[in-house]
Amino acid sequence: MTAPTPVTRTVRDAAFDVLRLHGLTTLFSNPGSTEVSLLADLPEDLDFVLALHEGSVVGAATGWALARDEPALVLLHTTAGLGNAVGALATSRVNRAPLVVLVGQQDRRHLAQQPFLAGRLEGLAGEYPVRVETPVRAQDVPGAIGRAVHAAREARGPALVLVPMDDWAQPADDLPIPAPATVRRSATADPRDIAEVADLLSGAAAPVLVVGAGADGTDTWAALTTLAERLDCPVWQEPFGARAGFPQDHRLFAGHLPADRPRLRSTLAPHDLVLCVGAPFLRQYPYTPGKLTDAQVVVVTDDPAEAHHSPVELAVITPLADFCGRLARGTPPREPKRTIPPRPTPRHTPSPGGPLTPVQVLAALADRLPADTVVVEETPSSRPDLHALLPARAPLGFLSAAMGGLGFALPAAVGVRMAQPRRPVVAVVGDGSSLYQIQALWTAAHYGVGAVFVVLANGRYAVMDKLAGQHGGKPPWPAFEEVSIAGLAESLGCPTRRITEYADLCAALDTLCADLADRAEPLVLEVCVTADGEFRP
Ligand SMILES: Cc1ncc(C[n+]2csc(CCOP(=O)(O)OP(=O)(O)O)c2C)c(N)n1
Ligand SMILES: [Mg+2]
Repeated sequence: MTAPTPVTRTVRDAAFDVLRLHGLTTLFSNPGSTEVSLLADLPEDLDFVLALHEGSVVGAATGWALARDEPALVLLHTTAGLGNAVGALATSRVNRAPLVVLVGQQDRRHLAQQPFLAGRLEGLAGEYPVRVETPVRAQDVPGAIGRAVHAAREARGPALVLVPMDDWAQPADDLPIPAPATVRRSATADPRDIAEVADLLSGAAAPVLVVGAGADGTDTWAALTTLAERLDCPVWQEPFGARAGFPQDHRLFAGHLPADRPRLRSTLAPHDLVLCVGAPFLRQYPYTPGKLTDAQVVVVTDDPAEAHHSPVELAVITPLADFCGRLARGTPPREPKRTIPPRPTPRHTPSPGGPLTPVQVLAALADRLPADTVVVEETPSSRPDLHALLPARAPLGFLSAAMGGLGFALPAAVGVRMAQPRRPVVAVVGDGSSLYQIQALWTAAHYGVGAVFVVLANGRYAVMDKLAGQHGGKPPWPAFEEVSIAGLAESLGCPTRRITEYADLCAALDTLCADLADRAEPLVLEVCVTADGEFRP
């Protein structure tokens, strides 16, 4: 007896479900061979409407969308079909008609050989689409369609999804798609959206807040503080956030979420509802399979892109301070019973005479920096320790490059101090990172900008060495211990000190931190440190 073939849900099945979810059950099309694998045996609840030229397909869909004030669904045939449709797509854009346009493409498996009907589709409609989604994997097609729906609604125009013909038969991911089921948007906080989120919160047994860079601001911090206190719930910072979304010295602040899925799942496991404010749900770093969380998640953000990429039930695009303030005021206080267990702080025993560690430097800064200091971070291998030891205690208390490109911290610290000349500004930077924009020190020196640059000089790309080690290999890149950051700073006209001893570090910081706000010139502290610890962002 042969075993029954398991029934696998395909990308096509998953895509139809996304279309149904958004009411896109009428399909305007003029198809060709690259669309047959989608269309043959179309489910009965989907209506197919044939038009005899793509201009008519898109024109009819545009009328349908405008009359219903809802997105319409279009299917076009690779280059020939999309090319014929461009004029009508331009019209739909200018007429502000939301369209979701699926464009068929040749089979992925031989696209590289430019087979008959292979389309160069991405730029073909020029600037007229409001979004063009080119799914990297077949399994990304359903999410791409979901995001196209939201983009078409948001920007009111055609959103394209380019789909190779073999994608439809592939097995779908058994995961929530990276696009929200429902997006609500409002220019001022809408009482109905607030009531919906408030109801979810009051129905949750164990809610949790996740905050991100978008929540960094005095009013949003205040609103989230009230909300967290009334909910008596922990607050986590998004992984790899560029700014702090909550006072990190507050008793309910729980720490920074881990950047991989297994640790994320176990961190959020005690909760049944996650309210994620000012962040997408959720930025990861190393890829690991599986769900992000089993909890229900609501994203509240003022950034449509953050909302559109989140695999959540509900996303609300709205001004955050206003929304969170009203939500907090309407939230009845729960019985306060929570104690957040103290977070482990990295060990930093002083070691007179021994080589300095990054943790000793960070701890020495933590003992001395004023609460309103802007810490500009670019110290890849020490970032988790920096988070643990230097919590953001004021809005703009933490600033970092959102996208991982080195060369941000030095010039950004200069700009921050120029904009806020009475606020302490301290950049904590790896030596490798400092070299991407070391010349920013000239600007700081020339214009008398009183920022301080603490360079953790380990003479190498420590984080890269650790990643190569974790990968099980030997890095081919060398160390650069001969580079003198202090020498480079000096050559750029910037005052500098090189520090190798714990006692000198403490003495230098004691003097420095006494008048951080009043400085009229920059200072580079090149602190020689070991490259120790493990890297687990
Ligand atoms: C512009 C740019 N180039 C390359 C990288 C890759 N990269 C990430 S971390 C890193 C090394 C950073 O070295 P360093 O600042 O000395 O910090 P350490 O790892 O020693 O703490 C590199 C090269 C990057 N993120 N950005
Ligand atoms: Mg280094």
